[in-house]
Amino acid sequence: MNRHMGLTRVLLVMVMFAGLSLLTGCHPQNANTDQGTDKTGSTPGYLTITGTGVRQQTSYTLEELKNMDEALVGESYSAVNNWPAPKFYVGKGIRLDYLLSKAGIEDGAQTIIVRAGDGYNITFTRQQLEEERFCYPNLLKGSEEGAREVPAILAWEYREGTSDLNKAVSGSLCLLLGQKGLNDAVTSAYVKNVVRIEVLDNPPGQWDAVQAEPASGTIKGGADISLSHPDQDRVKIYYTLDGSTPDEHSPVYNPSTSYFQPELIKPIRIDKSVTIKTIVIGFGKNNSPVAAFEYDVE
Ligand SMILES: Nc1nc2c(c(=O)[nH]1)N[C@H]1C(S)=C(S)[C@@H](COP(=O)(O)O)O[C@H]1N2
Ligand SMILES: [Mo]
Repeated sequence: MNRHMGLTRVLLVMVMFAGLSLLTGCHPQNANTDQGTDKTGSTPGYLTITGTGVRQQTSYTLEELKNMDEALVGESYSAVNNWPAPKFYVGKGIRLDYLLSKAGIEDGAQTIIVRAGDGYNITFTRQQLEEERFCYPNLLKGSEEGAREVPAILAWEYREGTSDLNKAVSGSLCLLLGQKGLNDAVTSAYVKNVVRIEVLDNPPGQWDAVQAEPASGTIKGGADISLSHPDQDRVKIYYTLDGSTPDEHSPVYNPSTSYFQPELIKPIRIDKSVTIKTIVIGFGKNNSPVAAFEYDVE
């Protein structure tokens, strides 16, 4: 009797443990449960495309991706991080636009989330992954000369700090994409170990407009104007002083972030009457409205 009780208890504990492992996804061999079913038994680098914005959920093994000959790419990419440090990357992989169209991306798809195995993720507007982006070979000289359009890819061989494709080494799937302008801080969007891409109907929304302090009005010559934005560490503020509409090619107000080199975020000194025009650009939302601030120097 006692021995039966003991056995029942042991079995009960085992069943509970198995149930818990299933619930938490912590069973060692099931660590990648949210990636879908692995058909070939090859583990690393495989990818699920899912969400309301695709016709059906699709999973690919690394072998399947590598066999999509018509969409394979070897490219170099210029990039800037939020320090800001300019650098180059190379990558060999597959075009993202090809994968999305293969997955049956719907007309209504508007938001694309690229998720990594470590929980890291970046949200893009559909437009940000479909518009033209560039590699600037003269990035270090601060020149856009020689800009070459480059596609967004998921790379299984890549390397930071070189433009030599032969130096790419194999790794987990990594998203690489080009810049829009020399100051476009793209490295945070270089998601490593991509496991899942969610394509959604959700409208991405629009970044808030820039605020200025002091706002428009009469100021003394030599006064400092500070620009700010509630998501300043996730976006770039671009501005002009010549009345033109700012874009990615305009000077950037916040080349670094509050946690790297905040001293690089300097107020704009005003010596003569001027209009400061500003725009906010960043991954995950549409560009802010252009906000203009007019100053009369007394
Ligand atoms: N999976 C994953 N990818 C990631 C990150 C991360 O934490 N996890 N960090 C991002 C950021 S903020 C940067 S700047 C680049 C470069 O990271 P590295 O300097 O470690 O190569 O990777 C990006 N991709
Ligand atoms: Mo970063």
